[in-house]
Amino acid sequence: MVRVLVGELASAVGGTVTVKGWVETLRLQSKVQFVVVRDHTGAVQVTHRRGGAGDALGELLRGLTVESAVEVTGRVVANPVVKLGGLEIVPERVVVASVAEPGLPIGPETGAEQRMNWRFLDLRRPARRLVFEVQTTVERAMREVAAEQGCTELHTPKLMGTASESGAEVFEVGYFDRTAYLAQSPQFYKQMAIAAGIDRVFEVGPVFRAEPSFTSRHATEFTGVDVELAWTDGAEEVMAFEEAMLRRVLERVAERHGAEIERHWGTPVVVPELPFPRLTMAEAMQKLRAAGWDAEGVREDLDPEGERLLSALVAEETGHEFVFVTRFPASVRPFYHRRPDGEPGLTDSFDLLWKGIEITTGAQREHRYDRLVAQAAEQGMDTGPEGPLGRYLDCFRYGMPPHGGFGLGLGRVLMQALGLPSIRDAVFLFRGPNRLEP
Ligand code: AMO
Repeated sequence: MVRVLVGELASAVGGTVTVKGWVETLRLQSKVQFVVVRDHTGAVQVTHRRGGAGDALGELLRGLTVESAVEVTGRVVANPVVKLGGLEIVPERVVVASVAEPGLPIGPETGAEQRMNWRFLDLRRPARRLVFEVQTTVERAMREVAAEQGCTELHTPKLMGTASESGAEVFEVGYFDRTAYLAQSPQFYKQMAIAAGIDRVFEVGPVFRAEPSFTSRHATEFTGVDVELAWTDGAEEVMAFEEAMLRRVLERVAERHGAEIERHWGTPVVVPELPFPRLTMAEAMQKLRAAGWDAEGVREDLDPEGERLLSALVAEETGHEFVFVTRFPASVRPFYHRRPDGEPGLTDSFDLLWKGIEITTGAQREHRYDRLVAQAAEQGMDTGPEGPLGRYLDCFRYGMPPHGGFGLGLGRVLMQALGLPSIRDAVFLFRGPNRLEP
């Protein structure tokens, strides 16, 4: 029989249907047997009144286990006594597609590591699966905006012959008789695309970082959303692009999943006002220090505590969940960030914080060959034609337009959108220094 989704049963009352899903709970009494069956749209009670000897269906239900995969055919009956949606299925036929072994390896109290070992079971809980429904909406909204804005979607290589950006955080992999590196950012390739005349670049793809970080927001493999825009005047234009994209994302998320996110995770989805607040790094530092952060006055960059506090202070003042921090010191930024004219100690760059966490780094890029080479050399990088930057620097030798862009961590966006405690909960299968399985 054709499958009917549990979420559609209300319109099938009086009819005979087949639902397909997992056994969520079993209450098998001598006279009545209750089986709650769950699919991805909801859960329904199956009620079987036992018929004495020869009750084959009753015997079959007696052999069921929680999380077995079943197909239940029966009549949909309205019953106001049933808490679950006010209806039940009176079964005529039950097929056990696949029986679950008794004694599940995880339960509601299981710790994070064990849950990750059994992630496929963990994800059967609707609250956890919701993340990927939201992710689908987020990516779709991003693509929608990127397309409207004239972006071309690219897929840049993740295997590289030389380490990108900096050598420290890159994974080496065996590559025939030599070593390859896993891309720690599409940075150089998206800029190469600008040099290739692709006016606006958009990419969603894997990013690898060999960072031995054990925080709730670091993964060794994550999904990056990257944008690069040609002919920008400065980072302001890039920020305007990003805030418009995020507003659309949150409009869609609020519309489609707002109620469920609130119900499962207690997190309100707020559609942000435009423009987002902006603070220069100098202003941010002043605010933070006035609130007691960095008592020694020695820091040049925000640490996680600084990010949390700054977001809290901005939220208090403006009611906004986002804040762009701009004009970072050159000493804490990569060599390819452009420095404003006459201010060599600063960069025309930004980070975007959302509810206490950095979700983006972006910048106007240095597109002038000589300055770019000088800035790379200043950071001790080999700028020779045979060096790791050779092919990248070539892009700036034959007419490179001014440009700017940003990189956004998708897992961090989901973490903040749902209010998840860790990036481990925001990705299908987490990868960290101690986790390569399953
Ligand atoms: P950055 O290194 O700041 O910038 O990375 C961009 C964004 O990616 C996310 N992110 C991470 N997410 C999970 N685990 C990690 N280990 C991790 N590291 C970073 C964050 C971060 O803001 N090339 C630049 C971007 C650009 O300038 O266009 C870059 O890679 O959300």
